[in-house]
Order: sequence, then C-alpha cells, then structure tokens
Amino acid sequence: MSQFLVKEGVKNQIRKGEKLVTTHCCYCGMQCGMHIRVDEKNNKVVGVEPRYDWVLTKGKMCPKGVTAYQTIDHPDRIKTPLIKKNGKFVEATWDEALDLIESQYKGIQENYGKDAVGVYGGVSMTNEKCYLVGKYARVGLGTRYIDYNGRYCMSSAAGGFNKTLGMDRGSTLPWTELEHTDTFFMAGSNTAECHPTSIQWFWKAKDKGAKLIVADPRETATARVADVHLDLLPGTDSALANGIMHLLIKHDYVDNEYVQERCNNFEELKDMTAKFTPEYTSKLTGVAAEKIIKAAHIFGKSPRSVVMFARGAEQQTSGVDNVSLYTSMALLRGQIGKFASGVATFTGQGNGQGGREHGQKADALPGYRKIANPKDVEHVAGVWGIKPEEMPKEGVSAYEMFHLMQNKTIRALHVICSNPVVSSPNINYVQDSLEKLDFLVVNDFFMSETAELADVVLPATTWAEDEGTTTNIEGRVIRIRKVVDPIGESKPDWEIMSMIADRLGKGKYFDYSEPREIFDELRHASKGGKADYYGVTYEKIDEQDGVFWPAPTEDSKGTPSIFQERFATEDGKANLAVCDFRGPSEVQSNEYPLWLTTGRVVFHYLSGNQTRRVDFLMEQCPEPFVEMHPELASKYQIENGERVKLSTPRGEMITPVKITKAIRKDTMFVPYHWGKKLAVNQLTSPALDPFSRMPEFKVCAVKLEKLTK
Ligand SMILES: Nc1nc2c(c(=O)[nH]1)N[C@H]1C(S)=C(S)[C@@H](COP(=O)(O)OP(=O)(O)OC[C@H]3O[C@@H](n4cnc5c(=O)[nH]c(N)nc54)[C@H](O)[C@@H]3O)O[C@H]1N2
Ligand SMILES: Nc1nc2c(c(=O)[nH]1)N[C@H]1C(S)=C(S)[C@@H](COP(=O)(O)OP(=O)(O)OC[C@H]3O[C@@H](n4cnc5c(=O)[nH]c(N)nc54)[C@H](O)[C@@H]3O)O[C@H]1N2
Ligand code: SF4
Ligand SMILES: [Mo]
Repeated sequence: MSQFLVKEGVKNQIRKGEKLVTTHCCYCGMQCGMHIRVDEKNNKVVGVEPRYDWVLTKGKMCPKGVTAYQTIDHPDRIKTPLIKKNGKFVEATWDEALDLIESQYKGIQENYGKDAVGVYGGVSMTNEKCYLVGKYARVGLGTRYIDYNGRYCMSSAAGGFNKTLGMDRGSTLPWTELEHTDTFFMAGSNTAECHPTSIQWFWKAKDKGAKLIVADPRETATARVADVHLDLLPGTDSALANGIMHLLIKHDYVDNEYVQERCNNFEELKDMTAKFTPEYTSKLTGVAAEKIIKAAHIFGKSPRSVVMFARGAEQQTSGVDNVSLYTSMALLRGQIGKFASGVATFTGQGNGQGGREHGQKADALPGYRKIANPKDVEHVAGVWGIKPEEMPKEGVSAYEMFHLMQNKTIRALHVICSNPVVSSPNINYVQDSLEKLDFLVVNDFFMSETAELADVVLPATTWAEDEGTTTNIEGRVIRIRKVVDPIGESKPDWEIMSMIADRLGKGKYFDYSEPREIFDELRHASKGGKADYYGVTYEKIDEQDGVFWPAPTEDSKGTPSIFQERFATEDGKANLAVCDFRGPSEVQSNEYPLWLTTGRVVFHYLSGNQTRRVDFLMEQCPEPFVEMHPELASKYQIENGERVKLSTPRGEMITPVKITKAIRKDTMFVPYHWGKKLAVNQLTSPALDPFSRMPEFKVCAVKLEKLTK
C-alpha cells in the first residue's frame, strides 16, 4: 500500500517498491527542495516530487528542476575514464588514466616547476568538493594557478560587498522575510526566468501592496509587472544608481542617523552624486527622467526595501562599482541589518555562494581567508598539516589563466566542473589557449565542448550520487543527499582528486573515506574566518532547516540576518561608494553600431551541457536566437525567424531573429547556452573589471547583417 509524507496538508505519494530521497536541485542558487523517486529494487531513479515543506521554495520547481533527474541515468553519461589516442577517445581503466596523469603532471612539474599545472574549478559542486579543489591545487599539486567559473559569476558581487560591507554573503537577510518587504529595487535580474521559484515571495509581498522597480534593458517578465521599469542602456548602472542617490539626498530621504552612525564617506558621496541630476542621468542611461524620479520617490518613501541585483549589473567592467553603488542606495535609506530589508545578489549556480568561500579563488583560502595575509596562511596551513612557507602564492583570474597558457607558463590544466570553451568571453582565443596546452584533464559526467579538447576525461558523478552540503542564495547551508550509487565507473570529484594527490605523493593529506570528513576539516579551516562554518554540522542542518553562516561556535544556531549592529569592516562601518560613471569598455562605431547583451532563458542552464540533453527542454528551446526591437528589424528589413549574422572583431555567429518590443531599440540579446558555431561567446568582450576581474559579458558593440539569400 502507499505511504505518505504529509507536511502542510500536501501529500507526496510513494508507490510500492519506491523510496523518496530528500535533496535539492542541482542547478541554480535557489536550491529548490525536492524528493527524488527511486525504484528500490533496481536502484534506479524514476522521477521527482516537489518538497512542499522546504522552507524557501515550498514545493515550487522550474522546468529545469523537474527534469533534472533525467540527467542522472542518461545514456550520454561518461561511465569510464577516457584517454585520447590518435585524436579519438578510448575507454580506459582508472589505473591507466591515473598512470598517465601521474607521469604527465610529474614530468611537466619537474621540467617547468609546480606552477606549470593549473586548476580550473566550478561551483556546481558541494562545499566539500569545492573546498577540496583549493586544497588539491595548493597541497596536491603545489601550484599557485587555480581559479574557477565563479569568477564569471559572483566576483563583482563579492568585490562590491567586500568594499562596502566588509564581507561577501549574497543576502543580508533570510528570504522568508521578503513577503514583508515594501519595495524591491531589482537591477539586472531576469528573476522570472533565472530564479523562478523566488517569485512567490515577491508575489506575496505584492499582494500586500509592495512596489517593484526593475532596471533592465529588456522588458523581462519581471519588468512587465513592475511599477517602474528603468529601461537603461547596457553598462550604465553606475549612472542610474548615482542618479537615484542624488534624488534621495535632494528629497531628504536619507536616514541621517543611520548614515552618521554606521557609514563612512557620506560627504564624498554627496559631492559625487551632485552632478547626477535626473536630466544628466537620463542622458547617460537613456531612461526617461520622469521614470528615474518616480523610482526614487517610491524607493525613498519605503520603510522596508530590499535592493537586489544579478549578473545584468555585475558582468560589466564597472561591475564592482555598480554593486557598491546599489548597496549604497540601501545604506542611505538605513535598510541594511533590519527586518525584511537589506541587499541581496541573486546567487547564480547551485553552490555559487559556498563554492566561493572556501578557496577556489586565486587569492583566497577557506572561510574567505586571504593568501596575502600571513596569519590566514598560518591558520589554514595548520589545519592542512603543511608548513606556511609551503603555501603557494596568489594566482590569476580565470580568463587571465588563458594568457598564461598562450605563453606556456601553464602547460597542463585540470578542469573540474566547468565548460570554459563555451562560457568564457572571446572563446576563439580560449579554445586556442587550451589547444596550446601539453596536457588537459577534464572531470565531467557528460562530454562537454571543453572535454572534447582533453587528453584525459575522468567520469565524475552527478549531484545525486554523492552526499554533501551546498550554501543557498540566502547563505543557508543545506544538505545534498546521495540518491543512488555512482553509475558505471564514475567517482565523486573528491575521490578523483584524492587519488591523483596520492599518485603525486600527497596521499596523507587526502585520506578521506566520506564527504562528512571533508566537511569536518572545512569547519576547522574556516573557523575564525569571515565565512565561519565551525558551528555547522550535518545534524544541525537537519534539525533546523539549514544553518546560516556565520556560525562561529558549536552552540551557534547560525546567523540568518547579518550586520544588525556592525558591518564586517575594520571600523565596523559601511563604506558608501564614491564612484563616477565610467561606461562600458567598448564604444559604438560605424562598423559596430549596436549593443549586444547576453544571458539566459528559463529552459537552459549555463553552457547547456546538461540541459541540452533533456528532450523536453530542447523541444521548448532548441537553439539560440537574437532578440531585437521591431524598429531595428525593419531598419535592416529583417523578418521574424530570419537568420542574420552578428559580428564583433572577435568572431561572428549566424542565428534566427526573435522580434519583440520587449527590448531597447539599440540593443540585441542572445542567450549563451550553446557551443561552437552557436556560441555567442565567440563575440563577447574579454575586457575585465579592474577589481574583480569579471569579464564584460553584458555589453559589447556589435554589427548586424542581413544574409543575402
Ligand atoms: N534558466 C536559468 N536560470 C539560471 C541560470 C541559467 O543558466 N538558466 N543560471 C544561473 C546562474 S549561474 C546565474 S549567474 C543567474 C543569472 O541570473 P540573471 O543575472 O538574472 O540572468 P541573465 O540573463 O544573465 O541577466 C539578467 C538580466 O540582465 C539584463 N541586462 C543586460 N545588460 C544589463 C545592464 O547593463 N544593466 C542591467 N541592469 N541589466 C542588464 C538582461 O537583459 C537580463 O534580463 O541565473 C541562475 N539561474
Ligand atoms: N555570454 C555569457 N557568458 C557567460 C555568462 C553570461 O551571462 N553571458 N554567464 C557566466 C556565468 S554567470 C557562469 S556561472 C558561467 C558558467 O559557465 P560553466 O562553468 O562553463 O557552466 P556549466 O555549464 O555549469 O559547466 C559545468 C560543467 O561541469 C559539469 N558538471 C556539473 N556538475 C558537476 C560536478 O559535480 N562535477 C563535475 N566534475 N562536473 C560537473 C557539467 O556537465 C558542465 O559540463 O558562464 C559564464 N558565461
Ligand atoms: S533551476 Fe533553480 S529554480 Fe529551477 S528547480 Fe532548480 S533550483 Fe529551483
Ligand atoms: Mo553564474
């Protein structure tokens, strides 16, 4: 007979012979709660059930989440190690693959030094794995060159938060408070498509009268229901934020007491924003002055507001400035550290938060410790059992690693959980850089465009074949549970890294039998750091619907709301941002007269290597397209569905047109979930934010051409 899991009046039915395993989605930072349905007799995943009692997502899932289970036992899974011989992959045993890796890494490091082998990580992995990638690079390989795909994702948010608030937790408040917020200011977030299950919280608030302001060059589904849509030119967020702050000061909306007690730089900010009148701001951003004024009044009058942003505002050469300025808007209104108020970035990848805290970054060690700080190095070296002087120095950012492949500083690379030949900017250069390597190893469970270039591909497990923790969009540490045993010969990344470290003579530092042991080490490595996980345990996560870091002591229940009394800066005060408008790195010209921006659709995830294998998702969205306004299309005599050519000095692509009024007349949009000839990253600019080293994915100058038949 059937059993039921009953919570809040909603039932998950379990059929006879099946079990439900409670876990979270593998894709975005919402980390929706789900139960995966397993046929117990055959140890096979057969479906998914929503998890109605999960505190943040309450049974909601998006099209990617409900089909994610189909990737687990997918026929395309890589089931054995693969070694390239004469240009073709052949199946190999683990021993053969490890022998080859050992001899190559050893040979390259003996001849060219430890730093000649680099590591390129990712954050679709658990905290345990992400933590281990940093240790694997620095202790296993002894190299300084490690960075990760979060550089393309959360680095500007991190940079802006660190500058203004002294700490980088993506949200200053738990999102369950959002239903009590009065105003949301959202910049550069396509919320309805990219964090769909968060929408319920905004809806709840809207039902109570909350206002929504959206800053986006496109009229996204979220912008369509906004009270004000600020349809800015790509790359002009810093002008917009300065313009809003100009009005907050002018109309006396500043919380003077809060600013005086808790913030630095107010006079400097006042001087800087003085020139950003609505007229001047309108000229720079292309947004009508009345709309800017309306937004400032709504935001200024609101007793409880949350300023939110995502990659639209962050993937620019001014990304850190934009985050700092938008955060300062919240500070001027005295909103950070209060109930149902604050600032948040929409964390992108499933573990985009936790994965950036524990040492995959070129300059960072676990718990947000810094390689440049000798005390930090001493602490982590102590936990790892190495001498502080053995700790490699800082490396370089993800995109900059490709320059080092070009000049042969990096000769071998281990890519773990990323597909950079699709997801990097200017990918023709990236591909050329990867081809210049003497040796490339990729861990993945599906053959990616990057894995195709590899000498050895190692079969990793999916999120459902291993246990561990992730840290969600709010900063809440949660549990990922093992659903089935690893498929084929695949192994979890932590085991793969440990085996290689062992081959390199470092086995004693990687002697783990399960993820829990790695987590325990992470707890100690992060202890006393900003992202302090010491008080987080698997048991506590189960008991209390997750644990928000920081949790500095064993008794700590965690910290859902941060900065209630002081900021994480040295003097405890927030630093208001004083940044002028710089504009995008490229200018339009006669040859490249239009703006191109890039991003996502609801049906695909990142480089598409997972979602392009799910039939339902491919039926909904089989290929990329370029969105353009009807006036732009008619100027070029282009019809809906027609194929056109887009080009920049870096590359070109041919793609069908989607005509829509929901975009600025001077801007086109292409989603980036496809590789090779269908990749928009052939065109994008590799210009980097000077502070975060984030590429400017969100704006470049582009040429549009009608194809002659
Ligand atoms: N369906 C889906 N969901 C995802 C993902 C996915 O691949 N697919 N990926 C996850 C990840 S890793 C991430 S990082 C997030 C990304 O989440 P988002 O940042 O919300 O997604 P994007 O589509 O990259 O960009 C958001 C919006 O920025 C706008 N924009 C472009 N240029 C500018 C600008 O100059 N200023 C402003 N203010 N806006 C601009 C675009 O029009 C777009 O609507 O989504 C996560 N969720
Ligand atoms: N033009 C443009 N480019 C962009 C962006 C944009 O907005 N516009 N956004 C950027 C952003 S925000 C991001 S996050 C990046 C993402 O860029 P990528 O990191 O390249 O994206 P993914 O597709 O997630 O790549 C992850 C790969 O690892 C595999 N994988 C998934 N889970 C695991 C695991 O647990 N272990 C292992 N070993 N492999 C695993 C997947 O199959 C996939 O091949 O793209 C960036 N690129
Ligand atoms: S992709 Fe994001 S919103 Fe969709 S089900 Fe997964 S975690 Fe939830
Ligand atoms: Mo991302």
